[in-house]
Amino acid sequence: MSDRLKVTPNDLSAFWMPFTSNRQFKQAPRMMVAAKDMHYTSSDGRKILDGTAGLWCVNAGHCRPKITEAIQKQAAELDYAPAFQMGHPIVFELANRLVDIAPEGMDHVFFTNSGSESVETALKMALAYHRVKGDGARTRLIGRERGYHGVNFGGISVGGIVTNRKMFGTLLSGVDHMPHTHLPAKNAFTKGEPEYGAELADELERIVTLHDASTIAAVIVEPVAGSTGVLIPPKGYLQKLRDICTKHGILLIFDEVITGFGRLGTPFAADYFGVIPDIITTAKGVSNGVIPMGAVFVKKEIHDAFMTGPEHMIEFFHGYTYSGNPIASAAALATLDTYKEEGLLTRGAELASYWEEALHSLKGEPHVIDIRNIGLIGAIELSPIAGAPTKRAFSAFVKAYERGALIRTTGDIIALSPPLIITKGQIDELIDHVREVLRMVD
Ligand code: PXG
Ligand code: PLP
Repeated sequence: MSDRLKVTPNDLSAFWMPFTSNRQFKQAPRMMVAAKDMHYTSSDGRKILDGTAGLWCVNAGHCRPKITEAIQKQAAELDYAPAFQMGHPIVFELANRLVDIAPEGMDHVFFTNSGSESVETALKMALAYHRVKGDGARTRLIGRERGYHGVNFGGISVGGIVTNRKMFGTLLSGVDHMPHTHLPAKNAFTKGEPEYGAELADELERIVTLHDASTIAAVIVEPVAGSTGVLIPPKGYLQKLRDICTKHGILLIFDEVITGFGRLGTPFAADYFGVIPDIITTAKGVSNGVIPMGAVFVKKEIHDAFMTGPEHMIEFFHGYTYSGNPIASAAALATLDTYKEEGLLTRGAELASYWEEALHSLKGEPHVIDIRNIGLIGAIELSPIAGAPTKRAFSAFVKAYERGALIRTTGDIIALSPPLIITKGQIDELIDHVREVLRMVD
């Protein structure tokens, strides 16, 4: 290990950590200093099995040689090129490669640097699309309870997480929300897609009736809600949303920041469910989490609607300094190569039934009130400690880390989403860690 990896910072105060209990963390920090394939190395020299692909992003596993080399080479060759009114070849190649694996008809890509930026981009595109088509009264955006669409103002407005919203004022106006689809009383311990709940899509009809379709620009949903605890869509639900949107001329946006790039055993969740939206937002797996990047996929019809007016005019007044950054683009190309060479965008399908059985073997362990799975995603919902919600799952997280496994918790739900290179043996190992910590926590 290099000396740099051995350094433990002696003052943790300056860094205000994101989505972290800062004071608690700084009393007992958990530091990663290296990673390879399925494992992290912690600062106390332990190997930690990565049960969450970092934060749902390291789909090909850690420090993959092709990606590392591509970044090194690109950094030495062309570090940065202006993103506006200038180009560089790699980002065009990347856009073509992405379109090749995208669902049918998703012919254009807009680059961002994160899922949050992809969401803002998609929402603005939807508004501007209706306006360039002469339908500028369509300004409303419809999200869903328990939706997570990043942390910027548009994303928290259409999102449905009270803690992410309540501190931040009035947010975007003209937003409404559909109900979430989590029905544990009917669907607990379902393997894969739940039977009950497709009728919840009819709530969109109710909202359309309330506001009138002519005022609604877009509906945004995660095909599988990840952040709020892996909420899997009831059978037929997404197709119903698609049909209602089509009927009323409303754009349907799938936020695939987590589900994109092989998580469900298909390249995108749109492929898995056979439901094609109008816009797909992605980030995370597009560059294997190695370098920030996001990509918004758009149907040809939407893109082409903007390509009117005088040719010297900018068609869409939106973009980021780092949209399609050369190093991020090189990392993403090498990521796509790695996915292709190892068949990772469909590997989840081969492992899904093994994964499902392993997860559901936790039924009957202490505190477990529901288990959910789809593709290579799993969730184990625990009963909360009375008067201390989140505490039980958080202590499971800490105990798992101490034992040598990285899991993720949200509320009292344990969420698992390992790199797509995981072996069956490692699935067993991960589930055994969870089993042991469930038996240990109060
Ligand atoms: N949309 C969706 C569906 C997401 O899951 C974002 C947007 C925002 O992406 P950025 O790159 O801005 O973070 C996300 C991110 C968790 C967890 O533990 C989930 C996310 C991020 C961090 C943690 O559930 N999702
Ligand atoms: N704030 C200021 C003062 C800027 O000059 C810029 C970009 O030029 C931004 C914010 C936006 O930064 P980015 O393009 O990295 O999102």
